[in-house]
Amino acid sequence: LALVSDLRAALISGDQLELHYQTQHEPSSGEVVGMEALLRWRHPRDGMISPGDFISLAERHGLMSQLGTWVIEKACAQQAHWRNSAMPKLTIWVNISALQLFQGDLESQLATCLRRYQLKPSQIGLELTESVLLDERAGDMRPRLQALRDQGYAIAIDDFGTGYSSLGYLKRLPVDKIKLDRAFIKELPHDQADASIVKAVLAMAEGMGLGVIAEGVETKEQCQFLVKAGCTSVQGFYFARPLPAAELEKRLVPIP
Ligand code: G
Ligand code: G
Ligand code: MN
Ligand code: NA
Repeated sequence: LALVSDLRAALISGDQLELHYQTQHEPSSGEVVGMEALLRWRHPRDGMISPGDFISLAERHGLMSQLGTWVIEKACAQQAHWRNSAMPKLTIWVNISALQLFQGDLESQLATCLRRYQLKPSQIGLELTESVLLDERAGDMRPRLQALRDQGYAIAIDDFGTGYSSLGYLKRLPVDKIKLDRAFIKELPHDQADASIVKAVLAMAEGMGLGVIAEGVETKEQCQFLVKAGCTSVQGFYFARPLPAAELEKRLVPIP
């Protein structure tokens, strides 16, 4: 409970929270094609706390909407800052939690931020986990996703393969991309079952006109397997760890 009041304080001051950015790559050339914003909390006493350890806390204590707003605002501010710099122009993908989609006024919140920073919807991508999309509290998610997509936001299903969505459900979801969960990448290229699953998902996605990002790519061998299987987008420690904005700039902006 002390952590909850700490989080409340962190949201008010804002200066303990950070977004780190992990780049996404075309695996054969290494070219950067996008980036994911990942929330970090630099706790004054406990050090860096992962969102895995405080998102559910925030949800249970009614702080998620505020936290989600902070993330969207920060990502948009960063995007606007980079617009006028030598940074490559890339979509920033943000993670959207269940509660943001159910209760929050996500659509108008995004619109407000885009207006404030003069951004286009295509500069922000929305990642929703499969479990969020299947959450019954949400009712039918499709009209809301469709509306966001119609406005030009790209939408990805995060952690794909770990939920329980039927393929029939996937067919009817208005999304652009699936992010293949790192559980299927971990044992590549040796594990026959994972190799088959990855190839099957790639074939299915291609048939449905969906993009695929393989997550958690850590080795050259995994990368080579994915290239051979036709995967055109990867994310993982093999290419880059999540980095603070300033660190990322150093990497991506050529020294004149
Ligand atoms: O970066 P890390 O591995 O610590 O992230 C742990 C989990 O927290 C991941 O599932 C990731 O999707 C989630 N996460 C990271 N940043 C955010 C965020 O800004 N909002 C939400 N809702 N989840 C996030
Ligand atoms: O659930 P989501 O996919 O948003 O979670 C992203 C999380 O995965 C981030 O917190 C990030 O730190 C972590 N991550 C990113 N790349 C790798 C990787 O190559 N290996 C592992 N183990 N974790 C990764
Ligand atoms: Mn994600
Ligand atoms: Na994921």
